[in-house]
Amino acid sequence: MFRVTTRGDFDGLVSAALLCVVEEVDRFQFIEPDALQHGEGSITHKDIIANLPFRPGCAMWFDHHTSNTTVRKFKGSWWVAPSAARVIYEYYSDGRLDEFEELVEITDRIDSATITAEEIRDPKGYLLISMTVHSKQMNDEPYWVKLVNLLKENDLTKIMADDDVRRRCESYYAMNAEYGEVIGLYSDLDKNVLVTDFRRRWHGEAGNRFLAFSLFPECDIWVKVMDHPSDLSLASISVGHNIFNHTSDVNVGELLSRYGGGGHKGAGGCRVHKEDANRVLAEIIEACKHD
Ligand SMILES: [Mn+2]
Repeated sequence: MFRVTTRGDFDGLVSAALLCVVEEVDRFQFIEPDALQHGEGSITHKDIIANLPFRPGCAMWFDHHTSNTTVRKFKGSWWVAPSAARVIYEYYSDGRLDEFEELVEITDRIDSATITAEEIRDPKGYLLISMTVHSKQMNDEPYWVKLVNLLKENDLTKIMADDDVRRRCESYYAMNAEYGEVIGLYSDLDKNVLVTDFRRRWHGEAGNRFLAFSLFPECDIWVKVMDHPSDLSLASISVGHNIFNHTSDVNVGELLSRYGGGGHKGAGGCRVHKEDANRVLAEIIEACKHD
């Protein structure tokens, strides 16, 4: 009997479900990639690792991340696929996984962020279920195990009928709807720049991080400012390119590093003293505007 060691994100759960179909699996270990890389978690010859970096001594390894290569010999498969589920699906080509084609296809699109604006506004089916899975919420482990056991049966109607899944989907839906409303209330378009100011107005739980882009397709960059959640003397500013509209050539990480923040080309954040926030915000908006 094997144990599947995976990440508690949707790709990790689908990977675990597929492995349950093709191998003898009776246990799971959920761990974040950086924790595994720093030696946390135990790996033995009974472990099949999926959607995580390689660790010597495991039974098999399946992954798709460019940075996770190894020169060691291993059983399993690694290639730069859209998801680890895809790597597993292609490896077992004897027909036992054929019925999971649709699930693997949606997992590819979720893991490589190629979902559409409409799907972000109104997620359904497996996509909606994926929105209820957050890999850093480690006390959700019983929920992840339940989802793996439901996913391996590949019956969407049955999964959606589960009380826990249904409740989580409903609360995601409500939270996302509220997030859309407050974005609408507290945002203004300044040419190509969408500016959302939540300061002293809204401190709720954020919905989908791409929701603003499906609501304001005309912007090519989003600048959001809010009160820092724990330090009242600070404001948090985040900036991100519209994933559906690629006309911005602002290097966000570089821009925000001028204010003590950072990120990569497409997205980043910084925190500033709240007395400086209006000035910094105005400078950032100016740097993001173009004709
Ligand atoms: Mn993945």
